[in-house]
Amino acid sequence: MTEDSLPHRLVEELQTAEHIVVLTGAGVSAESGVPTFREAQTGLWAKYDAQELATPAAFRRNPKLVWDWYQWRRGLIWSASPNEGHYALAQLEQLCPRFSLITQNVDGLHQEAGSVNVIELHGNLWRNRCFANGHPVDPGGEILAPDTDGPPRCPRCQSLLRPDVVWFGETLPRSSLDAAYAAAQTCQLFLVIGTSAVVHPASSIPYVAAESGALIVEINPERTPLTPHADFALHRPAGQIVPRLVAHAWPNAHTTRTN
Ligand code: BJW
Repeated sequence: MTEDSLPHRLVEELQTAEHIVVLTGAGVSAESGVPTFREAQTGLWAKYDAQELATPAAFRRNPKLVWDWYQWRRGLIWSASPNEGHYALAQLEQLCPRFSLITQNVDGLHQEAGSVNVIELHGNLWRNRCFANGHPVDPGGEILAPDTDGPPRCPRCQSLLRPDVVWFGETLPRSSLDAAYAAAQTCQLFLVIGTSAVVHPASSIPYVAAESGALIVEINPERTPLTPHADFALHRPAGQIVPRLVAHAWPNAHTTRTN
């Protein structure tokens, strides 16, 4: 596919779909400088496997290590900004009659770009809750402060604080998962953008959409287990292809980007 040869049927579907659903993963934030989950960590973290840090067992074993990793990621994301892909998705929400954005990302960059109807499957890095009882704790201004002693404690029960994200072996927020499946069952077009499509249950959602008759479109520079099941697979970075799709489908739309 060349830059100018977007599939005609896809552009038409974008223009006519009553309900479009998008599922995003870490690849959408890659062009903002946020490392994806399965690429090599950098610097201090190069020797750690992210999959082994994002578990309750890792936190029990070494809370300071896991907390420090999240503080490092918070610092990275704090200095990152949404990219063209995030902004194009926010614009898409304004242009189509019904739109749902399901994200596995915890960085909040979709909301920062202006997306409103965002279903967060794996929580949000900018909140904390306590490990023992799940008490939500307002992180306040000190969220980025270095913690030499490891995680702070819950003011209510004194147990250690953790980020309010979903780790391996934990269940996803019921209401988010229900909303995601419901959206998948009623859409005509389902875009899967920047995810390796290997983490359950998020990876099952495109199949629910396909069974309900939606057209499945994958946007990812690499192949994934979903690729053979997609109606269209566009092997390009999201920040290049999503803005082009929106511009082709709505040539007269003005960009909503304000920065
Ligand atoms: C670009 C790009 C550009 C680059 N443009 N694209 C065996 C079989 C089946 C299931 C299981 C199993 N063993 C265990 C499980 C269950 C487990 C699971 O699925 N594990 C798999 C690894 C096999 N799932 C769970 O535990 C979930 N809970 C659950 O199932 O509960 C029930 C249950 C309980 C107990 C036992 C069994 C079941 C919870 C999953 C929670 C995932 N949490 C994390 C961490 C969140 C917090 C944090 O950020 O730290 O979520 S893990 C991590 O993976 C993170 C991500 O949201 C998630 C998905 O990753 P994502 O977004 O796809 O990123 P990458 O890095 O994998 O891929 C990036 C992609 O972008 C790549 O494809 C690039 O090519 C692409 N890309 N640049 C577009 N510019």
